[in-house]
Amino acid sequence: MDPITLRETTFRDGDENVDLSHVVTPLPKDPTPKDFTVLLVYPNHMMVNLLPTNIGILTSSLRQNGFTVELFDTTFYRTAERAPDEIRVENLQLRKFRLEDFGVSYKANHYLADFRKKVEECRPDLIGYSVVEDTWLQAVAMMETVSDLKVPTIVGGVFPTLAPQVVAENPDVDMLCVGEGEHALVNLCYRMWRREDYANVQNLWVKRGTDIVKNRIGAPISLDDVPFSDWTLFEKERFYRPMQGKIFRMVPIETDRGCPYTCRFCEAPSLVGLYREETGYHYFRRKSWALVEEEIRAYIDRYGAEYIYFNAETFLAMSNKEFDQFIAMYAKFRLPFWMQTRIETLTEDRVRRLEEVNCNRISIGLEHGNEAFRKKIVGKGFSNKAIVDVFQMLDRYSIPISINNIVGFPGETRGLIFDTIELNRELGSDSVNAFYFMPYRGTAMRGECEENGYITDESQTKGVMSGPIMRMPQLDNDELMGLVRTFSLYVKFPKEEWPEVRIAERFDEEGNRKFAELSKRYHERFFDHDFKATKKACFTTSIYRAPRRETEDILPA
Ligand code: B12
Ligand code: SF4
Repeated sequence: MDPITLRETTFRDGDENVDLSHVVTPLPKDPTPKDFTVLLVYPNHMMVNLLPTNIGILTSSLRQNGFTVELFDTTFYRTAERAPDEIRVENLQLRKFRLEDFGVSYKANHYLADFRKKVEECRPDLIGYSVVEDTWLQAVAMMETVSDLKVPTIVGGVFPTLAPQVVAENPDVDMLCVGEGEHALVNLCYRMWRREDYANVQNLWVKRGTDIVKNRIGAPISLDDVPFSDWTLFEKERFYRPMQGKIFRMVPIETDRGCPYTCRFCEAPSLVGLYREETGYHYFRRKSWALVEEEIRAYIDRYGAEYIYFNAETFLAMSNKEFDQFIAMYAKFRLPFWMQTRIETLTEDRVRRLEEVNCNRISIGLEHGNEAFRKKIVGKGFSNKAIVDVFQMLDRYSIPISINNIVGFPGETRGLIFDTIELNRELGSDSVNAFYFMPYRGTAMRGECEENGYITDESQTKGVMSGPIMRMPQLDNDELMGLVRTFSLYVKFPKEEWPEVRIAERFDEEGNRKFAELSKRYHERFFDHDFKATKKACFTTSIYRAPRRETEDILPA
């Protein structure tokens, strides 16, 4: 049976047969130059160096209609004490790498000063910010900096989509985009350029005095109508990204949009729910492989792409027929590629064929090691046995696997975190992550966290690496942070060394010293090797395959 039919998803009968190109009118195309400039703004965590598909697509959408587009990107500015990847290197979740070798360096100026200069110089007719919840406060600071210049301002992205009321409250915001922006932004620009009223543009909330006009969302765009990303406004260093300690010219390609699964900490089911309610259509959809092929070719020609990052939340959420088509198409390229997917979508046949077409890494969201907790709280229904079976199968192939875990879920205890550690030990993978749980607005879990008093309705997320933002009675935040920094040590070191790891959890002098000592040991054992050559020697986990018991900390329903 196709893996796609094997699990709980948001698909409804008929969803797969909908042809959105008959539902939504094509995106306008009239490249005649218009005297109208849009400044797109990408507030970002520093050095998170993957090109954002949304800016690439919106740039193309505007340019194919003759609008002038400018960009301000904060990626290379020092906007925080440490970059997320620096924290991951320190927490032993990432091999050391040097983006500096490729000319990537921090800009000397303050991002707000340069941003103001940019706005003064390019005098845009519209400023459009692309925002996720973690970058919202950065966007707020930027809007304040240029507020006196009175340029009409629109905010789009997943954050305004899922928390429009929070964004609308900001006095510097004139409009926001709920949901997809291709049609909305182009229509808005045409109306503004023609000096027409734009209060009723689909997908937009538009402020009118003290009122807000809240327009409905239009049906999802057919991905075959989405123009290829235009990355030419980005600095050339923005193409470089580390992968297994090496740096590649990496380009993201959107093969589908949305995700059909139902995890409770994630925004994907909320996007599906929002679109289903407002438009009746399933948000999850796929681009045709013929177009993906064309797009890959275009990115190789235009940008010298040497590594593909498949921009899909669950890349293998596809039928076996679609998978066959993908393999046939990608066999023509065989560029190394990264993708993330779910356990249920991985069969031996698929993995073997992915290896043949040069899949370079698969990221798998495990999230939690306790089966009952994972099912009830996290919303991922697969069993531990299914996971172990898949990893035993993966062990027969050479594709490196990253396991993504989340710690600090609502109600989670130390015992439950150790269930995640134990399952990771049993699985054994080249790379292990432990991210802090973040209660993103608009997700199923956010409300529960507020109701339980772990956060207030104003609590603002700051990043899955930066530290917890919740306060929970059963798990102290210092303990949680100590477990995140030692997570990889607990997963990879034999249990005889665990007493030392326990010391390294503490953020006092002795704990820090011990952590430095164990980090060195970790590097020698696991990182100072070429993974492909040493996988079996370094990462075999058979020694850990002893019977494992889960904690009973999870509360009954
Ligand atoms: C690929 C990806 C990345 C890539 C690229 C980031 C990017 N911004 O494109 C990388 C790896 C760099 C990344 C980094 C991060 N990501 Co990320 N990422 C994704 C993922 C899987 C797909 C995003 C995507 O490309 N979608 C396709 C594009 C076309 O859709 P879109 O971005 O929604 O854009 C459309 C509309 O929103 C709108 N729009 C967007 N911007 C604008 C601007 C204007 C002016 C207008 C009018 C419209 C508009 O129009 C676009 C076209 O329709 C999403 C999941 C998701 N569903 O969004 C998570 C997601 C966006 N990421 C998330 C997070 C937390 C992060 C990081 C903070 C992680 C970290 N600590 O480093 C950073 C922040 C980087 C940033 N500044 O955005 C969260 C955000 C949670 C939230 N509610 O805010 C998400 C939702 C994942 C999740 N499940 O929680 N991410
Ligand atoms: S966590 Fe991943 S699999 Fe689950 S709904 Fe979100 S994107 Fe889909």
